[in-house]
Amino acid sequence: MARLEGIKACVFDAYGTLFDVHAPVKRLAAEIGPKADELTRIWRQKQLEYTWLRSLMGVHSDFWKVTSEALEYALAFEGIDDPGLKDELMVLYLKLDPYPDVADALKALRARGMRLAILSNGSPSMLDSAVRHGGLDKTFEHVLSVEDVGIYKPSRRVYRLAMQKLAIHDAPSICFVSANPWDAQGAAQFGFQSVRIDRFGLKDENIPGKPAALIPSLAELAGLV
Ligand code: LAC
Repeated sequence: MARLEGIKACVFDAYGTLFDVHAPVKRLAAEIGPKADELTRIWRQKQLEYTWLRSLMGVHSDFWKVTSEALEYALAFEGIDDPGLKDELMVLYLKLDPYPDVADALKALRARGMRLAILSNGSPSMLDSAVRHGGLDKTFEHVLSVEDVGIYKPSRRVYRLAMQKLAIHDAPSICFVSANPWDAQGAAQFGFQSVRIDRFGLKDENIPGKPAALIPSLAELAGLV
């Protein structure tokens, strides 16, 4: 695969890219039973939809509230009335497991002197917790939250925040990495060189923005930049 030219920093999406958003329901799958798979899928889908809807409505709330409201929807959809379970799942959301390829991939990039950052919908405290739990607290130069701009991805204001904080003035010098197709495409449309990690076997969305590369896992990233 062709290398990406001129990359000065790699900026990572967090949820679904570095951290496994399905880990909380997987952890409690025995307790939840046969509805577990659908519950976690709907939870994630609603969480994303609510970020987009709130951004269009101009009514921002942070990702903790959005995640909680999405979980309430998903539990109600599945006919599960168990406030204790809801609280337990939310607590587990603060301690998501990193995907198995994350630690080595970031180490390889750091060894090459690459500047690294996170740019996520997550609130600062959620991100801080996930990064610490994953043992990644010394890895990133910046852990950036949309709370700085008060709107969610794929707003251009969010991607611009990474350029401002990294003091990088030409968008194509940033390699943006996401396993969420719409996020990889939003970043590409903004002007980043975008790499999609194929964690979920998904196709590109029929929206503007074309990632520069699609790779099976983060292990292939260091060879690209
Ligand atoms: C994030 C969402 C897209 O971390 O998963 O920004």
